[in-house]
Amino acid sequence: MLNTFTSTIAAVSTAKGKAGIAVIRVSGSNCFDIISQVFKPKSGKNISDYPASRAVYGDIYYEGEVIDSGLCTIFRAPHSYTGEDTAEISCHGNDLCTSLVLSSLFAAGAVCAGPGEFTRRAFVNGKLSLTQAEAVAELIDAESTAALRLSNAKVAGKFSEEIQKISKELTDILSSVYAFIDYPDEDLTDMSKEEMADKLSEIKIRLSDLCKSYASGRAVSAGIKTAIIGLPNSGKSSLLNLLVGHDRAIVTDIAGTTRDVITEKIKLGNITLILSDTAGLRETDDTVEKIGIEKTYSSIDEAELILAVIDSSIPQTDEEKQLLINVSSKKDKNIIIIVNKTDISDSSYNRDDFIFSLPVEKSAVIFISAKTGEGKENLISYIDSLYPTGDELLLSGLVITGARVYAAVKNAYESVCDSINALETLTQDVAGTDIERAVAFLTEADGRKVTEDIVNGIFSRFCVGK
Ligand SMILES: Nc1nc2c(ncn2[C@@H]2O[C@H](COP(=O)(O)OP(=O)(O)OP(=O)(O)O)[C@@H](O)[C@H]2O)c(=O)[nH]1
Ligand SMILES: [Mg+2]
Repeated sequence: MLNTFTSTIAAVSTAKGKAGIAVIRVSGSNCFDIISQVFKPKSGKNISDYPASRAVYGDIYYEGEVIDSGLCTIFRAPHSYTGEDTAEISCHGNDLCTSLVLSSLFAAGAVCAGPGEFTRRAFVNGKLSLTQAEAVAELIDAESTAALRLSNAKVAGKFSEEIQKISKELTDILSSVYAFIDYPDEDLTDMSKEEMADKLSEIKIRLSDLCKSYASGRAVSAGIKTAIIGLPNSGKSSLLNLLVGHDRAIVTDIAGTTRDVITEKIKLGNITLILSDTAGLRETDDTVEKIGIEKTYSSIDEAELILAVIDSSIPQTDEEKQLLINVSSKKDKNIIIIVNKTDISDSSYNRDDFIFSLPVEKSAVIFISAKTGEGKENLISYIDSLYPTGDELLLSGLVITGARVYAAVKNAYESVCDSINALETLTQDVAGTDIERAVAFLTEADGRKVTEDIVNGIFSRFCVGK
């Protein structure tokens, strides 16, 4: 891709506030001309005369006066983060100091970098794929070691490599398909129809694994939105407190204690849950409680994981049965039925055919005591099984974390499924069109062919200086 940037940009790349050092980054074709007006090496030489990959000690000037001294690190195109001539000035971590250094750079001809503009230049100059650029944003946002591992593997390009490998394999199959179509009587291809179908099936599995990885990717990066719901007094707030590890929500034996939604982010191993404790669902005339119950329904809609809590110490009501039937039929959500208060439970619950007749997995019925903590480990291991986040998976980098990439890979997967069907039942040119479509979706997933709007959307999530 051609470099389309004419300006030289500058920005502070470290966070605001007092610190040992701060780093100001400059990138663009006039980088060294501009830097040489602001930074004078102690050696007396001009900074432009130094070779690449050097850190040079010197004075930093503002309106002809030395305001600080520090290091200037030099990177020359194309061997820099952005692919352009780049310099990083390390000065003392003082906001006044960094703003004066920036002012000096602007006076010398640099312009202020937009959000994510260094990474955007890296992308446009072919230093990073779009998925790698997205992973840089995820790395900066990472709040856990697991998220850090995952984004690192992606920045290193492991995900892009796999997508490009699959694209290449599909393109190879495609040329065989077209050879068949164009020269049906000649033996021009390396692949028989059976071999094509086998290869496509193998690619289908790899794409399906990537699609499945999105659940794990979300669990590690953004977190899984989880709603704790149930009738009043079933022990929802007690469960929240058990999982959070302290008394976050008020617990009383008065039905209708929780009225507003209480949200807490928690970590269960590598998994992050964004837990919402909600108002108990029941008919009520109380205005405040009614609003709370409306919010409970919104939390259910937004959640991907639902913990439906039932009180096993009292007989089950029709109201509760109806609630369980309603939530457990929600196809796009993971439902776990939490049979609570096992410490004082009516033992008939253990044999309750109704609960086990619900359309959820058998292992998704978990017996627990939010009071004593009994059953907590079972709940955690079941959640672990829904969102696998083993080290091997994270370090492989073959995990989707964003909706954009997921949609593209899912579309590619569906196109490959179509091509397999077409190969069996229709003509080869239909299969060829499907494979072409799959390749186009993969190109989009990896960001080699996306619209300006998508690129803008991605880089607007970055901070200035990155
Ligand atoms: N013995 C026992 N009591 C429990 C257990 N879980 C909750 N409770 C009690 O049940 C009552 C209601 O608990 P909460 O956690 O406030 O219930 P809730 O579902 O949040 O209730 P609302 O906010 O009113 O909808 C309290 O008295 C709790 O101490 C449990 O596992 N065992
Ligand atoms: Mg409550």
